[in-house]
Amino acid sequence: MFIRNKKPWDLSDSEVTDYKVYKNRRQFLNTAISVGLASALPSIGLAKPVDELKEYEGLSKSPFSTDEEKSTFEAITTYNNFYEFGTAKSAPSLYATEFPDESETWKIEIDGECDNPGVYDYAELVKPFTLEERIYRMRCVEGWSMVIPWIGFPLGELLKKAQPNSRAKYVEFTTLYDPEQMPGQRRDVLAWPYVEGLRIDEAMNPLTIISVGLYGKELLGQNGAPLRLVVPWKYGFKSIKSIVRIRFVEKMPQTAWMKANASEYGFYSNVNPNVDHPRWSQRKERRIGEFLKRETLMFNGYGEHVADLYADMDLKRYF
Ligand SMILES: Nc1nc2c(c(=O)[nH]1)N[C@H]1C(S)=C(S)[C@@H](COP(=O)(O)O)O[C@H]1N2
Ligand SMILES: [Mo]
Repeated sequence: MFIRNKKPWDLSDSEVTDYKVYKNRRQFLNTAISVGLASALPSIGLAKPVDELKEYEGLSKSPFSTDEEKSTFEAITTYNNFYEFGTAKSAPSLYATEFPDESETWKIEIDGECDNPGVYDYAELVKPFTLEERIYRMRCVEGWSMVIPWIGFPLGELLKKAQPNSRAKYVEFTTLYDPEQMPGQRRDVLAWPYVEGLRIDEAMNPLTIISVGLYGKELLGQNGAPLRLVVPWKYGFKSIKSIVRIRFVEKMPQTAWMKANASEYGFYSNVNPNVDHPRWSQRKERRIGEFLKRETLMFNGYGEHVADLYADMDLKRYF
């Protein structure tokens, strides 16, 4: 008999994929937990009830959005990589339940090579920006992809306010370090805190956004609440979650993945079907929810907006 492990995106329609049923199931789960049935529960997301999430109103549409079919809310919020909560795809939706702890307000520090550094409360930081919906293809280095209706604003608008100086050649991003809230940080899976980086022109590119929500609502913990980076022409690991620091630097930052394995994860990490990962091909991808694989596109299909950034570079060397 052919048996395979059931993955969240294998759920049939009758078993629930759509958003309404997800909500109802949340309510069921809350009830089940409160009457002590938690151990009998199936392993699905236990994030904060979707009903409690703030809804964004009056979002503008973006010309950068794809009209490809969106991945389901269920898939986007239960099949995640967020190693701070464990390495399994289901771990973030199980353990980011109460993240971030709202008894403390989230602060973001912007510093380094700039004339206007500062420390901001999350709400104060995002207030000046007009939020848009940006439906992006996202390609994980592991060979799967999704289409996600992000909500956010261009990172460049935020960076300009900090007034980077002429030594600001790169931007470094850092995730919260808090092993009490993030159980995955109690093990040395990566060199915590998670760090990522972009060249300044990549960071200023209009495709690069700070996301504060998806599917019309604020982000759940598993997707990087309260704010995360989204860089759609690069492999997913560049899109760092739950950011607490943005720093302008002169030298190329050492990212968490470069420290873990520099020969497998380069600084640029542009989606490129012509450059294999040392252990697997990058030619194809499986769109979550689909059966057949599809061809991976150069720069994840965003070449018209970003190919110029790499015009003179050997992309096999600068992978
Ligand atoms: N801090 C942090 N950010 C992270 C990760 C992580 O483990 N820690 N995983 C990355 C990877 S590998 C991917 S594919 C995307 C997944 O984002 P999503 O779960 O919102 O789809 O987040 C990226 N950002
Ligand atoms: Mo990824």
